[in-house]
Amino acid sequence: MAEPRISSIDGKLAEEFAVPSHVDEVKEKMAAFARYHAEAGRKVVLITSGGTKVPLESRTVRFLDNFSSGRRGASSAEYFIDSGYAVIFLHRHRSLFPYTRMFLTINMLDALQFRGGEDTSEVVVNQQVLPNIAKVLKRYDEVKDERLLLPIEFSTLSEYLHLLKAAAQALSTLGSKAMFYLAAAVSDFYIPASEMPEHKIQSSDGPLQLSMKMVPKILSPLVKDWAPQAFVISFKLETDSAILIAKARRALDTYRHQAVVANVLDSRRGYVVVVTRDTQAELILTEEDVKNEVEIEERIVSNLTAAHKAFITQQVG
Ligand code: PAZ
Repeated sequence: MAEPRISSIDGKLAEEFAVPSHVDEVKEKMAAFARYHAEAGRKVVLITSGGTKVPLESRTVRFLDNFSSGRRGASSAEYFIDSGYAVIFLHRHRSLFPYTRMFLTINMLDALQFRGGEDTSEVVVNQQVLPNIAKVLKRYDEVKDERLLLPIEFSTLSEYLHLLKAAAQALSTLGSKAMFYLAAAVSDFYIPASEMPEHKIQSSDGPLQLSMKMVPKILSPLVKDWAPQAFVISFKLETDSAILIAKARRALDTYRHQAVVANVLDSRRGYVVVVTRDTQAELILTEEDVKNEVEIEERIVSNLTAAHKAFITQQVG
């Protein structure tokens, strides 16, 4: 059998990004999850969600962060599960999570109340404060019982990069039945471990001047080396809509993956464009949709699961 290619990014990952101590254990968990669902004839999607944190000191006091809330990833996970997929949810620690995402702004203590007398220990949920809780809890329990959701957390950029590589390798046995839905907002810049000050940067040293390196483009080895048969979707966020589609097309030309979901910061909840080499589908929520609480992720997932089905047929056929 041919030796797997070692890309220059593999070397860079090992040298400049601290390897999380639990990466092998997580990789084995993801591989076991993939095997279990492959045997059940299920497709598996790896969703990345939330923003990466880039430390400025190795004993980190300060870091660069990202605006992403994780809502796109968390709601998409629910729609993928409803469409018959098993989901590995690689998400930023404390970002929005499938099912609980709906209740995050609620103070838990306002939603609970004692029932009975003064010293009763029974606590019940006030369903006026948590509307839909029974329905969501029922669905969450079903998903847990069927082991359809595997949550994996990251915080820093290094953790994200190593865990994504591990996930890609763990899912490679699924071939075209694996999908990568890369919705996380990943930093383009970082300070290599060797150049990072150990201790807290002192303000007494004067204004801070940072020099950061470009983060290696992880999509390249993912598509070429780690999971070459998988169906890969990247996301492209811009603030200037005039350059959005050109940037999405450039990414497709460079990495040769299957689709880019292009979105603009301010309109991302109601408008995205799914760009492939030959097509461009605008997905838009109408006022009526918004009134009916339709989420754009339902449309994105519906578009991509149909494309994934066609991709699998084409690969097998
Ligand atoms: O996490 P969220 O729901 O607040 O935002 C989603 C998003 C804008 C981070 C995502 O749709 C996206 O475009 N991710 C890729 C960002 C990028 O170009 O790096």
